[in-house]
Formats: sequence, C-alpha cells, structure tokens
Amino acid sequence: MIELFYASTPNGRKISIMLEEIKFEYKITEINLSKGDQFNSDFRKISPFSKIPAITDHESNISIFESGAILIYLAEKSGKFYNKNDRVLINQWLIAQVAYVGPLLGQHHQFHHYTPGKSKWGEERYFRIAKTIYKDLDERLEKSKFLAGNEYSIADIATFPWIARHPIHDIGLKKFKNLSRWYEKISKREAVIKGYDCLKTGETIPHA
Ligand SMILES: N[C@@H](CCC(=O)N[C@@H](CS)C(=O)NCC(=O)O)C(=O)O
Repeated sequence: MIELFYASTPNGRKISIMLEEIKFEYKITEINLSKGDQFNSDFRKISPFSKIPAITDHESNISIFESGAILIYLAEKSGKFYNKNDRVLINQWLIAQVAYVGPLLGQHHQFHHYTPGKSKWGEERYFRIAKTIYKDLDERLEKSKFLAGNEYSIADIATFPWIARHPIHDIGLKKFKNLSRWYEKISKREAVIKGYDCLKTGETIPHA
C-alpha cells in the first residue's frame, strides 16, 4: 500500500495519475497547503522542504519526496512507463520538467494569475518564458509522438498536469498543434481522468 501525501496541484497530480496508471493500491493523506499542513513536524520528517507530493511505501517502509524521484521509484517498482532502452531520453525530459517547465510555469501562475499588478517585470518575464515553453514543447512534439519518443512515459506524466493549467496561462493551447494533440490524447486516458480527480470532487480536465 502506498500512502500519497497530496494536494490538488500539478505536482500532486503527477503522482495520483501515476498510481492510477500502474494500478497500485494507494490511500491519500491530504495536505492542506493553505492551512499550512506542510509545515507539520511529522510531515517534514518525510518531506524536509515542506512540499507535496511525498509518498510512503508501507510495504518497503520507504518514504520519498520530490515528484521526479517518486515517479522513478514507482516506475521501477511497477516496471511501467520507464522503458530501459529509453531511459536517457526519459530522464532528460523528466528532469527538464521538474527543473524548468514546472518551476517556470509556476512563476507565471504567481505573477500572471495570483498576483496581477504586483510586478510588471515579473508578469512580463514569466509570460514570455511560459510562451517559450509552449513553443519548445510543441517543436519537440512535432518530431516525437511523446516527449521521450514513441512511448508514453513518466516524462509525459510529469509534464501533463502542468499543461492542464492552460486556462490560467492565457497562451492559447490550441494554437500549438502538436502540444494540443499530445495533451488531448493523454487527457483521454482513463487513469489520467481518475488520477486528475483522485479526491473525487468532480473536477474535470480542461480541454485544449
Ligand atoms: N520540486 C518539487 C516541487 C514541489 C512543490 O513545489 N510543491 C508545492 C505544491 S505544487 C508545495 O508543496 N507548496 C507548499 C509550500 O511551498 O508551502 C517536486 O517536484 O516535487
């Protein structure tokens, strides 16, 4: 049994989607970020930077924080979405997501969506970077069916929930033909639909 420490954010959804994809039994422990649950001392023993997602694998008694590390752990344990022959490419696109795509789109959320008017510089800078990320992902997906090649992998699982915030990005996902094709295909997967709304609140994936 996997315990997932979760909030309904793009980083949280990477792991609920993965757990649905690999069909592992899991239970969710909600971490209410606005109430500050992430700073509770018990949670910080598992996640020292006070961030979700984190997991405890109660079978092996291992706890892991950082979404990329969790995805690799679950992929290795299940033998899915981390094809041995494609690992160099999968690692590359996975790490690009956790180190660049997520953090920079996250800044765009902060400046453009949550605190508009606070910093013109921040708004312009991260809007420009977010558009570049869409363009660069679109270019990659023109050449490749999925991010790391022909097969759906943990790199796609990590990136998808960030693009699923496209309504607040105000960039226009539809304008990016290849990125939209990739997004719509993934958004139809049963496990993705279930994992996206793992708290069963009725939230649906926004179409391109
Ligand atoms: N690099 C981390 C980022 C995790 C992260 O930023 N989590 C956010 C929610 S999406 C969080 O827990 N924020 C709480 C806080 O900063 O207080 C990962 O990929 O797991």
